[in-house]
Amino acid sequence: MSDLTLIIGNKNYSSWSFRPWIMMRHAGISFTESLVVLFSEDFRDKVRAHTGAGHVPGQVPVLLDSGEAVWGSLAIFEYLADKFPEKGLWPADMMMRAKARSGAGEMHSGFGALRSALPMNIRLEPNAVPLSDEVLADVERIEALWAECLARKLDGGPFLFGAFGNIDAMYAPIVNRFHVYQVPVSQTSRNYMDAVMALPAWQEWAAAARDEPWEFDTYIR
Ligand SMILES: N[C@@H](CCC(=O)N[C@@H](CS)C(=O)NCC(=O)O)C(=O)O
Repeated sequence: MSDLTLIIGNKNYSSWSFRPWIMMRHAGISFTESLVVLFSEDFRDKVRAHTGAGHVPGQVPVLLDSGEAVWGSLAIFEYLADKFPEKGLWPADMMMRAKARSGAGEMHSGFGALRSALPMNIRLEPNAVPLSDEVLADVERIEALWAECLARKLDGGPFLFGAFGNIDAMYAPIVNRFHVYQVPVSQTSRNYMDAVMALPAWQEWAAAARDEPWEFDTYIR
């Protein structure tokens, strides 16, 4: 029996919140969601108040399991994989699992140029923007990683290691960025992006993001 709550930010902007949310929803893990509005006064204190624990950084996402807080998207992914081994959130094969973790870690700590220049914005209508050399280098690296994963055609699924898992969730905000800023990508990447965007969990998050009343010209990376 579990009692999970995921504390998130605005669905239109909060890329880090989107990651565990889409994973949990897609995997059928039941949870309560609690949204704290980004850029609101004392945002971090509000997040801390939601957790009931003063020691968390006060950023979202935070996963609460029966009142205990796990924070940071990577730690949340690892916790979910430990708690729900039957969901296969990481690949079963040890080497594939290591590679998926490498790719997820690269996303977690990297691609700063792309994240700064192209913030996640779910409701934005697709519109091409100029891309700097630094952003193009990030795009090239991400596409190379995706291509290498997809070429293995694991379990015949359309996702990076076959079935949608933690690494796909980690890259879900990149899918939105490539889509809405019309980043030129290979057909392989486009097919992958279409598969991710077709997921019912993606559609549910996107619909909720479009319905949100908040509009900011400062964006979350
Ligand atoms: N390393 C964290 C990053 C979390 C993060 O930067 N969250 C943003 C929202 S997307 C946030 O809480 N921003 C508000 C703030 O930093 O005060 C993770 O992996 O979850």
